[in-house]
Amino acid sequence: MSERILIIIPTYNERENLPKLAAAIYAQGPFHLLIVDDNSPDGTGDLAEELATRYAGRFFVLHRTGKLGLGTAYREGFRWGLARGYDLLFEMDADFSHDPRHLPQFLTAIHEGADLVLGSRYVRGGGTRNWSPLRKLISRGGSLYARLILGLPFHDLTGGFKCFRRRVLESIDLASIGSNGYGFQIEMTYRAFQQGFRIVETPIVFPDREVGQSKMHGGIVREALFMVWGLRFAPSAPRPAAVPAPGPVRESPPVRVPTVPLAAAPDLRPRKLYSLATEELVYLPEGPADEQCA
Ligand SMILES: Nc1nc2c(ncn2[C@@H]2O[C@H](COP(=O)(O)OP(=O)(O)OP(=O)(O)O)[C@@H](O)[C@H]2O)c(=O)[nH]1
Ligand SMILES: [Mg+2]
Repeated sequence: MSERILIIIPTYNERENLPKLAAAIYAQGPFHLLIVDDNSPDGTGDLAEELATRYAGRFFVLHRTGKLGLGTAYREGFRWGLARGYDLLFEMDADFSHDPRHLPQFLTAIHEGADLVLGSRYVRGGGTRNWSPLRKLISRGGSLYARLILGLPFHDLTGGFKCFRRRVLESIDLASIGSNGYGFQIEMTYRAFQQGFRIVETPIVFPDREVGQSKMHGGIVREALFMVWGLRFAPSAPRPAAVPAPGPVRESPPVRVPTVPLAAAPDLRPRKLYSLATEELVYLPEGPADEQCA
């Protein structure tokens, strides 16, 4: 029996990215996708329904009434996936900042014994591409800040490309996770760390989104700044009684995922950038990573 793997993708106005992203993910293996769409004004939800018909049995959609935030979207997605028996559950963005060609690395780390795999820009081999200096500062500074305050030994705490074994999610009281955005990512990793799960980082190169509009705003950063202190001084969360303590890793038979080497894989990414100035899509040639950890 193979592992059942669900990739959860929250979407808000990702119409241009979604069909290409689904094709790029399926090129990597037999994954199932769950889209959590917040009634996107650009019609991403309707498009997702069309894709659910095209990829029947491996593409699913949850529709919510309005923009309710990333954290609650993931919480609903996790519950949906746990209830349906998935063994591994991924978090992934829709905007190609999370390159599907990295997916096999996460599975390798899981099969080597990890319970939670973090896609990391700040370990050897990881990096960013086309990022403004301010964005680099916020991202690196945010991870360092959380790392120091919470005593976590990881380098990238704000990223949202992750793979959880189901037992990790079962051990976390999802209803108690109140944060969104960066705060949500930090909090999920912290909770898993508190429960003693084995967490590893795998290097990813993270380009800025090329199509569509960013949903980043100052509130996300502020929330994370304060939330970290709340976590630091909160009593540690009790482990739910039904969940066994993480002991030696019982390996499930590995899923056979045909791995496509990063360099050779078809590049299905859109080559366009949405210009806020002109409100148009402009051509953008792909450049090398502008910051790469050696
Ligand atoms: N369902 C849902 N999805 C969201 C919401 N906010 C953002 N997303 C999605 O979450 C993912 C990450 O959001 P992004 O806008 O890319 O955030 P970011 O990566 O911090 O910023 P940029 O890459 O600069 O846009 C994308 O797939 C978004 O479409 C939301 O409120 N609800
Ligand atoms: Mg993004």
